[in-house]
Amino acid sequence: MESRKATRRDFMKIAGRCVAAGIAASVVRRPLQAAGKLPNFVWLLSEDNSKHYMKLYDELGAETPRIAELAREGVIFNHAFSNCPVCSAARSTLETGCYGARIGTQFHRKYRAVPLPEGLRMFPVYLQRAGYCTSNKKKTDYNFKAGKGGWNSSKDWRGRKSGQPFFHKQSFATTHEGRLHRIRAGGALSEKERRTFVHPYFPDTPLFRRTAATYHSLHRKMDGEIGRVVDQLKKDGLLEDTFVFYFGDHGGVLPRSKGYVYETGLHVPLVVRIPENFRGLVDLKRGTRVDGFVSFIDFGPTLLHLAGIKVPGAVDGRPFMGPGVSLADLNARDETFGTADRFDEKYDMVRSLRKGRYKYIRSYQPFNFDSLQNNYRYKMALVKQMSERDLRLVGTFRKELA
Ligand SMILES: [Ca+2]
Repeated sequence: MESRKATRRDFMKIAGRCVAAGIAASVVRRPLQAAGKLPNFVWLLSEDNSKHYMKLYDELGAETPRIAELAREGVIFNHAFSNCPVCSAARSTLETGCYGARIGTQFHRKYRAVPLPEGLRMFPVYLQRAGYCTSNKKKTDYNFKAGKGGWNSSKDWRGRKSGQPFFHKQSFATTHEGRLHRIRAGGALSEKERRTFVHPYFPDTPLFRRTAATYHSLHRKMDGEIGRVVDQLKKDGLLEDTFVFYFGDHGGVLPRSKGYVYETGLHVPLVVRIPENFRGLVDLKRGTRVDGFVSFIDFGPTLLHLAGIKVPGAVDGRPFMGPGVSLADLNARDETFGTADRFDEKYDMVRSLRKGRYKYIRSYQPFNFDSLQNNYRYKMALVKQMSERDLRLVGTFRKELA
């Protein structure tokens, strides 16, 4: 691909035009396309990961050296949130930029797929129209009628036309909840299991330590998988033309996370590697952390904006990077909304608002507590243990470890 570095001067020039014209950043049209250069995008999503188990966010969390490497060459978002704590509902928000509860995509599993608001398409369609090749490996799992278009490939960028810009999205199931279903109590704990941190709001039992240790190990494995995609980009000579996003597809996955609007259900890790040739397109410095709040509704609009494409008025989100979005603007954002409705057979209707360090959760059906059983969650042995007599052993185990 032809190379032209977008400089900080470009950013200031474009931002200045926005201010001078008195228009929102989201209506800037294709400044870089005019210059003959568009950035590529790669989204790497690990399944069922809140930020609370990663050393990037918590010193007792799992080490993820490859993701840490992306962070050194990019930024860590301290406050990134899914708007929904479960797979298909979160994914539907990502692809549409809309709140699920507004457009009817908030149920998991759906009774039927809903049509999108009139005139709105999933955002990769807009990238395609601007000349991008789009690929998705491979999870779709939407609650809306996607229609034709969206994805050119279920592989990666290597099948595109020569010089064509691309957006590649890839999911990693290594950390998915299902990987913890087979863990059982019994037998002596290994040294690693004994040393694994268990959050204080969990019962500290051997089974919890074993499950947490396995979850940590899966993080390491997932980190290696992420690293291999980055290596491929580098090998193809594309890394410095590509914004690489790593994030969790929603929170997870020990109890009270996936499926619930608590922080461990919604607060995800987000690292964005900033490519050398597009450093000037964003008001962010490599190796820093951002405190401003960003949510899944904002992710698609951010890509469109970075590509110089008009963000459709029908979406709820707004760009958090790109021309006209200053770090000061970003850091002034301090709100995120969450929803949990019926997920599988769990019947619920909960809304949450986090504002700065405070969080308000409202359950519209507190009388309906018998409906909160979710059989998939209960496949994890420790979820069952939480409601069983084994908990009488907790005190004994603590003494044993002391
Ligand atoms: Ca998931």
